[in-house]
Amino acid sequence: MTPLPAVLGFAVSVGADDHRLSAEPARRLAVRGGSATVDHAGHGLSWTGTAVTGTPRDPALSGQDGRRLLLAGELYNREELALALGDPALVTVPDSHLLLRLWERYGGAALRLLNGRYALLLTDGDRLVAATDHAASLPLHLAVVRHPGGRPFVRAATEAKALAGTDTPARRVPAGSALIVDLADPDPRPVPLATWTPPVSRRILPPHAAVAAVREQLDRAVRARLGDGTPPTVVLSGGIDSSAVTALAVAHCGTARTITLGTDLRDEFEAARLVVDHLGTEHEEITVDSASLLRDLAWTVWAAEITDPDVLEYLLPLVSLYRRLPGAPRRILTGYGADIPLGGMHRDTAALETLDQVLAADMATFDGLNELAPALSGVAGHWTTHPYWDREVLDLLVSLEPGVKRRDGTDKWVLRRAMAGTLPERTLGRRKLGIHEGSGTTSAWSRALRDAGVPEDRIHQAKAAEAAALYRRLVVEGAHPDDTDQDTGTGEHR
Ligand code: IOT
Ligand code: MG
Repeated sequence: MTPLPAVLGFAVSVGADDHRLSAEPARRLAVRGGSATVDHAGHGLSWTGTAVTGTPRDPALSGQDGRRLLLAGELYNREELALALGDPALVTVPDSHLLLRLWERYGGAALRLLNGRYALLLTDGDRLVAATDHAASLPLHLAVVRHPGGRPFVRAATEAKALAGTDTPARRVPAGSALIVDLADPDPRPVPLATWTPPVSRRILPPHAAVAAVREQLDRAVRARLGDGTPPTVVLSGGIDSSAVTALAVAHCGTARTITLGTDLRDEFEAARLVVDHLGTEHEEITVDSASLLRDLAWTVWAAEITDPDVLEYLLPLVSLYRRLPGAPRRILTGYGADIPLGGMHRDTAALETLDQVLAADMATFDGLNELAPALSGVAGHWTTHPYWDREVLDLLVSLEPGVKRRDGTDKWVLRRAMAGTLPERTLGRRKLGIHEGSGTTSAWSRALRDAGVPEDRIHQAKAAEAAALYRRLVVEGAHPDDTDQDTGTGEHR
């Protein structure tokens, strides 16, 4: 595995050879990297557009004969996939080659075998397949453009902004699915193929077995994400989620680089330092002035392409942090997402019925929030990956019965016990603090609005309005975050 995936994102159109005439130029993606032109014609179909590359390799588009594949992102179960193909040597070939081999053998069923962080576009004859991973952690958007009298074509991009501003509205490929389009049909309807769904049933394991299973799966997920063995960077809050990832990364690489963000209002430096001293990581603290943190709201909306103010408060400090990491593009591991299957955001919910219900609700509503999108770090040229949303880790965590998620009055019990002996006791027992709280983001944004005269009971509404206005300018209209007003965080975007 290379430091960064070969392809980080793309904006292309695919259709009959004459479609190029009507394919308008795509708008710029937020993800930064190398740039590769996608330009191929053959077997009656042509591909045109651009790919953003992480590790430049031979053409972004691979395949032969009537098959072509454009794969952004990476796979995490390569050994199993090679095994399924009966050739362990395939573990060393690029992910795109592995996928083409799987497609040859399994067709669309190949997509149900993948554990990865990816968005892909594949053509097989006239059939076009647009697929994203189980979590849509690399978002994919698709528009089918119909020509009266001509053949249809498809525009597809890993960011919605690239497809905005054209007549044909795009749709998002739902998490855990593919959309299949028959380009020979003059009026094609994308046909969905389900590849994953969150479990709604729960498994009973003896507590010690649940603890062991979590440890084993999380360890495998971290290892699969380590790339070429270069110590990765972990964004560390000092909470159990990111501390566990750091510990497992250190166990495999000998060390890791860790980074913690704080603001003039608040930080978690001490909690992070405890873990750093215990594990011996190469650590960095970054302090951001809360006013400049708020200015990164425009970058966050640009990258995440969402309007939900609560989720933006989780993502803003991370985007701010990624934008302040100079130097070569990094492979970054996060602890993001652990709180969803473990009910961490509901740290005070004692009733197991309620805990399991809110968890089911969170698993039913994550799609489209883009919390895991690579663009969040991609605006600064870095690649992130999230071990807790590894397909196998997620399946396990979601399906464990709630009595091991909350036990002995402790939230996220099973994860805390899984890390016993590896992290300091104080870290294992540390009470959950959300990133929006620990970085002072929620209070900084509220204060800015209050100072701008917004009454207390309208603050949440004002945040939503500001996010919506930014979304309109940056995603729908295609402005760049540097061109938005410098008063982000004060509601002055309406
Ligand atoms: P939180 O769990 O606090 O943070 C998410 C990750 O961001 C951490 O695991 C860590 O890797 C990184 N991080 C947090 N704070 C810092 C910091 N000060 N410096 C460096 N890195 C840091 C919200 C939350 O509480 O984040 N995220 C929830 C899920 C949100 C709910 N979403 C939903 N229902 N769809 C989570 O599960 O991570
Ligand atoms: Mg967390």
